[in-house]
Amino acid sequence: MSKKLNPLDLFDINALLGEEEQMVQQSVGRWVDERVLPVIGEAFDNHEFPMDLIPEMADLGLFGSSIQGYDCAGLSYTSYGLICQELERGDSGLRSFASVQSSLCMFPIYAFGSEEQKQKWLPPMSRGEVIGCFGLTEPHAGSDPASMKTHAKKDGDDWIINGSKMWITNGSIADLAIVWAQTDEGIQGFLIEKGMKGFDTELIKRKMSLRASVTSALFFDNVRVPDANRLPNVKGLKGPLSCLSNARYGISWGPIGSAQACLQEVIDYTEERVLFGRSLNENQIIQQKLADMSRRITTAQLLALRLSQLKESDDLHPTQISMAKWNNVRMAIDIARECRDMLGGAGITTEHVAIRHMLNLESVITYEGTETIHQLVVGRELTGKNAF
Ligand code: TGC
Ligand code: FAD
Repeated sequence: MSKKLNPLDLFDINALLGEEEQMVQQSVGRWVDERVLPVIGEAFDNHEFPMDLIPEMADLGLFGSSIQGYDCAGLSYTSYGLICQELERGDSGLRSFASVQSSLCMFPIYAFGSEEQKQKWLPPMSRGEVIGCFGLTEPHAGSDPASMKTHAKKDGDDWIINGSKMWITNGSIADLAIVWAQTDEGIQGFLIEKGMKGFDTELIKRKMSLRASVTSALFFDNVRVPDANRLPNVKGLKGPLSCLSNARYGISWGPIGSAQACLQEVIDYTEERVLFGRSLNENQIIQQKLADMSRRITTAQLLALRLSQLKESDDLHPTQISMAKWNNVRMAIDIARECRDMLGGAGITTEHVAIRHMLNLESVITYEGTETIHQLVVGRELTGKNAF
């Protein structure tokens, strides 16, 4: 009999990883098993983000992990992808926290900030002492951020910011908000600090998705911000879109973890569950469903790995990221829903992981560009015609 394959890694993607990447995956995976899985179901039930896990994530080097210097780990992008995958195997809320901190807050400071801004903010952010949020979406401008109304007007050496942002991950717990606003010279990014006069946040309640994550609205009422808090090295929509490219890259990896968690659960459940005098997994239809999930996870893993090769070689096109985010989130949400069904009535409680992942993925398929937006990006590439 040939060797037994790993059901969550049927094509042995692990063997294609470097030694450092294998170590990163193992250590984050072990931490998720020991520290996240025992508490995350209850955190989701209670609509709470487990704040006490932030210092532990920082100790593991998970914030700004691909940044060189500034007390960051300087790991490969593949390692960043694996971090996202392992965190999301625990819960999309944890991966969201890390995505926002790393790709949407630390990355723009690193890529577009002054040296002073980098020295001031990146080290404490890598230690999890400063929590960031990223304000792009507005109540009337989600898929179309170019139509944002939030604006910043120059006043001497300062800027006066007015407007609001909606659906902002980490908003109410953030010490620093990266806020994108219209100016006379196009869209620019501003570092808005907690406590600045006229800056307020409001927690969004009653979410049925990403319950173990903080989502908020941000309000700016004549907030006076010094020019030293403006990101000096980027103007226009390409600033926030570059941050999104990095975060979407991570999200192409993350939901593989959600799907793996759901598949493992139903592999175990269908072995134990006896119906019509035999284990559920002795039925052909059940095996066909399990095999099909494994096929879809494997193709998503290969897509993510190729994406990371393109990213490591600095040859990644935004359309490729769009296709990977679309495919891999769609793969995971479909698998989570099927796993929920295969658990029968037991699948409707958070005693089992499938419904939590299924509900979380409803946010993941919407944020960072909805599925439709990513399909239209690919469509534009194929036809040369903008259908937005
Ligand atoms: P378009 O004309 O295509 O481009 C405008 C400028 O941006 C450049 N660009 C990019 N640059 C870097 N990376 C990318 N991915 C880029 N895509 C475009 C482009 O070259 C151009 O530069 P320039 O110099 O010529 O001006 O822009 P468009 O208005 O046609 O955009 C179209 C569209 C729909 C794709 C874009 O607006 C879009 O992506 N919309 C979706 C918005 C979105 O994803 N929002 C996400 C908010 S953040 C969030 O959800 C966080 S969730 C966090 C969590 O909890 O994990
Ligand atoms: P809309 O843009 O109003 O879209 C509504 C529907 O119309 C969607 O189905 C969309 O696909 C479809 N649609 C849009 N345009 C077209 C078109 N041209 N053709 C056909 N269909 C179209 N934003 C941030 O800035 N920072 C954050 O940290 C952040 N965190 C989030 C956390 C959560 C939990 C959620 C749910 C959202 C978060 N967002 C964040 C916002 C997120 O990016 C937006 O919700 C998303 O971009 C979609 O925007 P919208 O909600 O305004 O939907």
